[in-house]
Amino acid sequence: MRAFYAPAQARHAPTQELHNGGFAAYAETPARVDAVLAAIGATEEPEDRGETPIRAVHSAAYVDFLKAAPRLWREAGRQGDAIPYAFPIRGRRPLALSRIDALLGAHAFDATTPITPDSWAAVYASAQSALAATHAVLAGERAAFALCRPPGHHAGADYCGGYCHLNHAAIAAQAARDAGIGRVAILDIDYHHGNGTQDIFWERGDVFYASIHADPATDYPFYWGHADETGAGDGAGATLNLPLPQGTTIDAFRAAQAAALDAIARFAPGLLIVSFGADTWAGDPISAFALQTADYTTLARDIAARGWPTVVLLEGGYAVAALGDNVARFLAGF
Ligand code: OKP
Ligand code: ZN
Repeated sequence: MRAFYAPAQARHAPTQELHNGGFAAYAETPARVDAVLAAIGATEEPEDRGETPIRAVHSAAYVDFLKAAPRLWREAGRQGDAIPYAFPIRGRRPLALSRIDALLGAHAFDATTPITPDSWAAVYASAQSALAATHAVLAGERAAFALCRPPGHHAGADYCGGYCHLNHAAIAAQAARDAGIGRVAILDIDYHHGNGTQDIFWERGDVFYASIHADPATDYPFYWGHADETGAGDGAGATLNLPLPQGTTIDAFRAAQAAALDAIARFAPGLLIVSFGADTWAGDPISAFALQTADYTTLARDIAARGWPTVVLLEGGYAVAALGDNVARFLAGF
């Protein structure tokens, strides 16, 4: 399978994150990239398709903010990574503030997504990898993979969160739509709900979003991903959430995935995008499902059997020593 990755993606390297009331090492580390590269063989560098496909999903104010944040942070006299600490809760009036802290809070839903001077270059390159895999499939590949690190599915049109700054699955889906694919489906099988992807397509009937994830009653991102969230307006019925309890093993996960694939089949997409997270693995340090490495081949085969041209994008997976095998076994199923 063709696989895409750009070296700039490793440049986003925050030093720490808020974790259970203290600071811990940043789990979404560049070491994840080395682990995957060592396991999957050759990758190709993506072509540079510019900011247009990114701005087709993300607001101009948000993209401009991501690019300016490190400079504004330093101009405010700060060292280290830019991290928000104050947020405009629901109901606050929109304000055109320019203080870096106010901008950070207005464009993030959590404090675990730092912005470093190299973050833009990394997330931009990660988006280009997603676009390259998408265009490879549009050009006739049966399936292609993008090693999208930093990940994307928690980022909304104008906000970051959950280690995600740009939503690569959404950028890929929009690019496929703009290339003439009438209906695109996204299957999100990361441990965490992809709230950003859901938000972006919430009122759209042309992009189906199905997610299998840890129940947000117990797990991040808490405020999205509940089973009664099914879309609105033109997108009514085009969002499917299948939350599962902590401890879930392959049989229940596979059954949920079959239900998601059945719903996607009724939607009849011209292209499938898989947001693949290996944080469903039993040994993941921040997650609580119990999939085994061999299970990823089973899941991928079930997806491949449906026959849709498929773009696979990496989301999470934080057990670095096992990540390469888990990704390679998933790709092997195609
Ligand atoms: C990203 B992806 C505090 C917990 C913060 C954020 C989880 C982001 C997961 N350290 N948790 O969906 O794999
Ligand atoms: Zn995750």
